[in-house]
Amino acid sequence: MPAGPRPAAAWHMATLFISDLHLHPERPAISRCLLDFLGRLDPTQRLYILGDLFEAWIGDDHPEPAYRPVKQALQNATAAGVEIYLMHGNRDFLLGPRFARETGCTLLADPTVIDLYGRRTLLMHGDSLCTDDREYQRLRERLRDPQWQREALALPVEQRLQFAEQARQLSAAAGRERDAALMDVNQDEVRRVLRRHDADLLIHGHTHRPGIHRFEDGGRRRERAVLGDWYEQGSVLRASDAGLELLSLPT
Ligand SMILES: [Mn+2]
Repeated sequence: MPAGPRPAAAWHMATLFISDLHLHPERPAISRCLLDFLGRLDPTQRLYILGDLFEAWIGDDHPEPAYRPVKQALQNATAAGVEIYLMHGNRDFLLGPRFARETGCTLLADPTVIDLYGRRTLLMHGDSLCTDDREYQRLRERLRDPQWQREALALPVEQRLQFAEQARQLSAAAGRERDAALMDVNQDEVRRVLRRHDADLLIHGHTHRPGIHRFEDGGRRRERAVLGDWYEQGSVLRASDAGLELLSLPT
């Protein structure tokens, strides 16, 4: 690593976290914002995408032209030496090994524990923390079942597209999109997962309620950083040896 002072407010030498971009062909400004962000990354940085990169993903074999520049930008960044890690969200849980291979991203399990500047840090998408929404947790269990996923991916692309569009319209009609965004994590579940993984810092997305929460639990100071969505702007959590900072990107 070259020695010397770092420019103030630079993103150099940082670990960056994003989630909930919900990329969709109908929202090209967000894709452009991401392309710009990815184009500025350098190999001293590491990027974690903690779920819901895409609004929907029906399988790696689906050639959606609107997503080609995104795949290319991810590939360019990883080829330039940036490490990019990708976790599934509740929308893009069918992202698979082919996508990872084509973009150079590394797929991460939910949850994953990493060492973040000496802190044992738990990474999650966040939907599994919303235990108050029992109906959703039952659905999640079904959709994450490997058998169900194998069968779904074996259907013709046309049929998968129809199902995805139906699911999207149903969820919009029922206003569940809004409910889901408003449904927050269950604080007891947050404490439980932090204890179970012996971590003091949890980073997650999904709730679209960006913030950094500090609390005491069992005599330990713990922290929960929530990533913001990419609807009105880009949203990035920057971690460095100086700490955590939530930043917005203009679209
Ligand atoms: Mn989500």
